[in-house]
Amino acid sequence: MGDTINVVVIGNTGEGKSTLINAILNLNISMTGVGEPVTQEIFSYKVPKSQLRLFDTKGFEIESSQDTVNTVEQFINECSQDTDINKKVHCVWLCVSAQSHRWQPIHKKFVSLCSKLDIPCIVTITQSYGEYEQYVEFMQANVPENAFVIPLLAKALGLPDGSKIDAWGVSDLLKRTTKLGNYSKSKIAREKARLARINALNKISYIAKKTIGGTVAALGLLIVINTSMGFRDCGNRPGFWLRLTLSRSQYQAKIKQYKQCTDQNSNIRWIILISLSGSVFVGWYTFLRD
Ligand SMILES: Nc1nc2c(ncn2[C@@H]2O[C@H](COP(=O)(O)OP(=O)(O)O)[C@@H](O)[C@H]2O)c(=O)[nH]1
Ligand SMILES: [Mg+2]
Repeated sequence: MGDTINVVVIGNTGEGKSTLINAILNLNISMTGVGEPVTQEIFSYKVPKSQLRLFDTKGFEIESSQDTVNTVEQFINECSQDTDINKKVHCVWLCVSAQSHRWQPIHKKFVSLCSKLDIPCIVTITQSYGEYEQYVEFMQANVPENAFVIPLLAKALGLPDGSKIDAWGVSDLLKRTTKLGNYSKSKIAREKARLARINALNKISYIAKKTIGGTVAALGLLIVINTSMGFRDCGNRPGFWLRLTLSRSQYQAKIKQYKQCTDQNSNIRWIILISLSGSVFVGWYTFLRD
């Protein structure tokens, strides 16, 4: 797919999704074999000489459109989970016609879905002619901050008196989409790099923990055993653990006893012994916990 910006075009039936895509592709997408079917409800079109790939969806009918809604919702959700950045959805065009004035719970649901998935959503006011400005203002007041409103007329409109209104606004939509799409992609890439860094650090600290924990444990144990063996001559059994439970006065008595017993025993030796056995505990705990 290369450096693609994927745009999913959604909205009720008859709002002007296909007309908009036709205008961008400069052809008639209702002709068979023009697009690539993704599902029964979704068709994909690569815009020539552009980063954009448009996904035309079957409209949400007023009623009985649950299949389309589910499929489109699932498609957006699944794409957003794809690890390939070029297969994610980078922008959604939610088409509502300035002539039909339909702003329904289903529209709000998709705006919320985009917010949740951090996909830029452009509420595209199609068929913007006549009294469309009031509707644009109404929409601007009603969509959340992270959604955008862009009015346009995708195809010139012939009026009954023989005059016509030229198409306008499509290039604005394309420019804004490219900007938002690329921003969204760089954000995803940054997030991916951040997660990779955290992952690498976690791996290093995990290996370090295991290695250091294991080494400290093994070395500590070796020294503790060796040192403990040195006390053997004093009539004590080797092994450190029992001694840890002694009270301070008992420790002091023991030290005295060891000092008397052999001139090799010193306080320093005890300190080393205690600190190393502490390391053994921490080392083993870390080692076993992971
Ligand atoms: N002249 C003109 N007609 C439009 C425009 N957008 C939609 N229409 C009209 O609305 C009808 C339905 O549009 P369509 O693109 O098929 O809607 P879709 O169901 O959302 O794909 C078209 O056949 C046109 O008559 C537009 O930008 N210009
Ligand atoms: Mg259509």
